Amino acid sequence: MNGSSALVDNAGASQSRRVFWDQDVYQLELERIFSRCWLMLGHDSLVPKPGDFITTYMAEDRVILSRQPDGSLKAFINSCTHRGNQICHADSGSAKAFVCNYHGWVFGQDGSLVDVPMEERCYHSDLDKSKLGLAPIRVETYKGFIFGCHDPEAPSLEDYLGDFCWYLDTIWDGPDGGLELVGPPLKSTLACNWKVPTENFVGDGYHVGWTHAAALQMIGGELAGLSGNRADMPFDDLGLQFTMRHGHGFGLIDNAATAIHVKRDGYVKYLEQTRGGIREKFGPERERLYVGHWNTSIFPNCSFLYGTNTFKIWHPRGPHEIEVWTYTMVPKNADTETKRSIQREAIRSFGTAGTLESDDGENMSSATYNNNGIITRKGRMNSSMGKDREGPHPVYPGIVGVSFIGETSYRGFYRFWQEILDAPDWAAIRANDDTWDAMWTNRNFW
Ligand code: UNU
Ligand code: FES
Ligand code: FE
Repeated sequence: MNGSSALVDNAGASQSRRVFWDQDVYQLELERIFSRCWLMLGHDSLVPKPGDFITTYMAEDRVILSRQPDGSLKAFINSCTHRGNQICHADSGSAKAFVCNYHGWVFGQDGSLVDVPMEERCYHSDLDKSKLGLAPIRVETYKGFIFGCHDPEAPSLEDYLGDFCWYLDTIWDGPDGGLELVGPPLKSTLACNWKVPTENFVGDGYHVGWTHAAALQMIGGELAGLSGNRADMPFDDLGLQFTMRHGHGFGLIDNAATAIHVKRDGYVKYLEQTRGGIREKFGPERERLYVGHWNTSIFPNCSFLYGTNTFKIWHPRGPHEIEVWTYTMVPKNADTETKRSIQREAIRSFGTAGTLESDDGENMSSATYNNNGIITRKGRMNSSMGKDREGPHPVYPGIVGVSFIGETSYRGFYRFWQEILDAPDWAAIRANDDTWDAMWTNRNFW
């Protein structure tokens, strides 16, 4: 590969198809994106008590996330410092220690090496256990959501989320207690590049009426009008699209929070009961967000649909495959029946065999695997929709696009993807902080 700079054009409006296919692009992503960004690990609700742990992935690295006796969190690489074996094979549990299968080295809840079989006889006091703990990972949380990062130079999680915090607070920090994750996750594999679902969730309003035509027609409700891109669809009034400094973004469909839920009574009632508190705490602009539906990605590989409340981590498995982990996001303080119905509906629509999930899967594989053709692969992809109909907004932070159906947040995602791929370190990225949004030319759109 000849550098990475031609992969995405300056406007973010076209990409080389090699971004979905090439092994060397993928290796660069592992080094420069997955080794340097904050990656989603889970939520406090998955490890509530001291000793609780889950195992997960940061890209292809296995990690253990463990709740400490003092209530804090630690994460470390799930691979023995002796001969490299995976240490913990459980998905989740509660443990005082982690014992390696191979030779029996014992690691504490904090990842430190606490015991070695026959240590005196075998090592004659030569083994410095204090230097052989499991490799630690930075952990920070935002409103209960837990992230990990390998790069000591990376900004704090709050700086990394940046302007997106203003939006996330609406749903993650409401006066009723915000949201939590319900696990364990559904797991499946999908033959696609990890960016195909991420870009789809960050801003593909365009596919909804077409790819999901049958499902939307069957479900009815607020989105039935999108089915088959009906001519009377209120295109410009559907909602907005948003993109942030570090590639995070979402699309908003107004008043459609629960549109994908078939049995909506409990959740509709919950939102009606709580929207007043949101208005009081955050104002009418964010009350609008609270009752809307969001399709969202947090850079690089975590996506969720607020309202539908499916929550995804797209773990990469090479350039052409992912492991999809699907949790459900529920209001922490809703009653049990409402939580259950939200989980049921989220899984029915966007679980592994969900009605809408399976609509998307075929496209995601096809958009990836078509590039096995050598001529096909040399082409480019287009994400120019609405490129002059976006800009800084008087109220909403980041860059705002005029319609839910646009590609503003595609461009934001791929601009940052290119920037971080080119940047030697976080200092080089920070140097662009004051000028990043100048790239959007239409400064006076709003
Ligand atoms: O499929 C999606 N990403 C989607 C579905 C987005 C918004 C509404 C419904
Ligand atoms: Fe968009 Fe074919 S029409 S990928
Ligand atoms: Fe979809």
